[in-house]
Amino acid sequence: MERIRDDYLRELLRVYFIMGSPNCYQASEAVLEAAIQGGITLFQFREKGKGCLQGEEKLRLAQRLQTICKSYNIPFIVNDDIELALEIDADGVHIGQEDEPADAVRIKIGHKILGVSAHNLTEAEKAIAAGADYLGIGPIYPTTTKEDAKAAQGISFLKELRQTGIDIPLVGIGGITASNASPVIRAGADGVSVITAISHAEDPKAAARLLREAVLAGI
Ligand code: TZP
Ligand code: MG
Repeated sequence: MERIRDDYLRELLRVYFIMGSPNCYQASEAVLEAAIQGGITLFQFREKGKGCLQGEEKLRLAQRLQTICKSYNIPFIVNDDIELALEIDADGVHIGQEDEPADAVRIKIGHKILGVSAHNLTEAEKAIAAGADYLGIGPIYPTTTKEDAKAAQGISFLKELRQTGIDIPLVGIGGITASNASPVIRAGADGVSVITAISHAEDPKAAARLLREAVLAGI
C-alpha cells in the first residue's frame, strides 16, 4: 500500500507547478490552464508575497484554480494554509519548517497529501517520522522568487539523502528551468517544482512542455 502511494506520488512530482497571483503577469487561471496543457503533473496554490490576495478573494481564487485542476485531473495542493485546504477539500498541503509542525498537520488533514520542505538530514528525518508523503528540497539554484529563501545548496543534499538510503519521494525546488533540471533528477529527485520557469514564461504551455521533456529524459 505504501509502495503504491509512493509510486503514485513520484509520478505526480515530475513537473510540480507552484503559483499564486503575485507570480503571474497574466490571469492566474490562464497561466494554470496553459501549464496543465503543457503537461504539469501537480499544482500548488501558493498565494504569497507582495500584493497577494487575502480572505474571501484568496478563497475564491483557490476555488477557481481548483476547479480548473479538477477538470484536468491534476491534484491541487495548498501551501501553508491548512484551514483553506480543509475548507475547499484540497488534495493536500505543503508546509515549511516555520509552519505548524508536520505531525500536527498530519492529524488535521488525515490521508491528504503532506509535503514538507527540508534543508538538512535532521529536518528530513523528522518530517518523515511525522508522516510527510514527500519532501521539497532546495533552493537547488539561486532564486529571487521566495523572499526568505536560504542560500542555494546545489544538488548535494539530494544526493546525500539518497546515499543515506532515504527513499521517500523528493522534489527539487529553486531556480529550476528546462535547461538545468536534469542534474536535479540525476541526483535523486523524482521531479522538479517551479514557479517562474512557467509563470513568467511568455508561453507557459511551451515552458511546461520543455520542463516535462527535460525531466522525463532524466528518469
Ligand atoms: N522554496 C524554495 S525556493 C522557492 C520556494 C517556494 C521559490 C521557487 O521559485 P522559482 O521561481 O522556481 O525559483
Ligand atoms: Mg510555508
